Amino acid sequence: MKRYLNKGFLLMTVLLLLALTACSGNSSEKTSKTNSAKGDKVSAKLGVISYITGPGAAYGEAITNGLKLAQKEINAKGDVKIDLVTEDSAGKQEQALSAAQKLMSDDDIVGIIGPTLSTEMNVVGKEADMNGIPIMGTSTTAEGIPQIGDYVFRNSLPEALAIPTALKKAVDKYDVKKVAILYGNDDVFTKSGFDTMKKAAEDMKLDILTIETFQKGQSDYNAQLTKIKGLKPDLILCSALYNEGAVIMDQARKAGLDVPFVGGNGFNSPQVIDIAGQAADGLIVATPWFADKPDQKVQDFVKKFEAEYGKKPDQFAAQAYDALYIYAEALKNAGEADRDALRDALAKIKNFPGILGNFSFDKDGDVVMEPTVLIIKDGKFQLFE
Ligand code: 1QQ
Repeated sequence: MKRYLNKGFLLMTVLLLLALTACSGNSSEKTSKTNSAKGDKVSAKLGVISYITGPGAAYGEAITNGLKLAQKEINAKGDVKIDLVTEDSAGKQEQALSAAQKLMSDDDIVGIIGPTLSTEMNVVGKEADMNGIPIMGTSTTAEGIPQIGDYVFRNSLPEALAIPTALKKAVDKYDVKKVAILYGNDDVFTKSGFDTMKKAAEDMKLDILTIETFQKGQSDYNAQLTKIKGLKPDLILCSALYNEGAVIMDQARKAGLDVPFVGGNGFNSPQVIDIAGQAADGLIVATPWFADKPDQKVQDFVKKFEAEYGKKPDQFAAQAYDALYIYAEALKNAGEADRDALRDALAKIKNFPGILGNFSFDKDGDVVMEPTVLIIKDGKFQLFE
């Protein structure tokens, strides 16, 4: 990762800094206003950009619930005090960008969590990197997100890890030879998922019978599904967010297409079952999170989450919960609420014991993670073995 500084910009910055130092005579004012002194408890304000309203609002609800629970626990422990300032992006690129600009213009905000979609992060990440504020996606899984810049991180399972793992298991289990691919061609995440699906199918020497596309908000998929049915695939690879994905599965089953589906992160939501009902059976996904995992840490979190919100946490809640703990750890290690110090401390996180396992960033700010493969069976996500 490289950051390029323009010489004119550098000169202006130096002159501005000289002028500010001469005028204020108190160069530590900004940090002393918002931070405790090094070694003391750190108090920090973080911005959150989430998909809270609109067709994908269940993603944002899970994410903000995970964050709020973690915030409550972190603040109760008292090593670090975190304030969250939350903005709704409604899943829209422009709205996410103006939310980010608003958050970044507050000097007291030292880091950002979100936005929810890779489509949003593609523009917001660039802006955050340019402004030197750390940003961490908890659900952004497309290729190339952490490579946007030094200040851009994620703790979510990339499609490039999830899809080949899920497909391999399905191919072995069902002796799959022929597949059809269906993907949303107007979204960064669904397009990236498609690239990964195509490559994985080619690497596994599968016969790709057809590649079909759809757009966000589409309600009728019968043209694509009728064509796919006529070609008799053993399995369908589908790259979609839950609201389109669930409708596709429902229409596929009604059209008599009973083959298994392999989906990416967007499909790994209980919303798929809520919307598609029985038609969701046969969906296979790879995930860093499984709420029924017999692990003490996982079960403690599930219990606390259920007590707070009356439902089990999904992958998006779990990733957000871990993300705030990672930020808290980085703030503690930085010893001050400062954007650059926080970025450097985040980059150094290694083997942090989260509920998704021991967490480390790689050199690009991407995750190192082992997914588990699940299948929806009898209306429930279950281990796929
Ligand atoms: C992305 C995703 C979506 C499923 C987030 C909700 O993974 O946009 O990258």
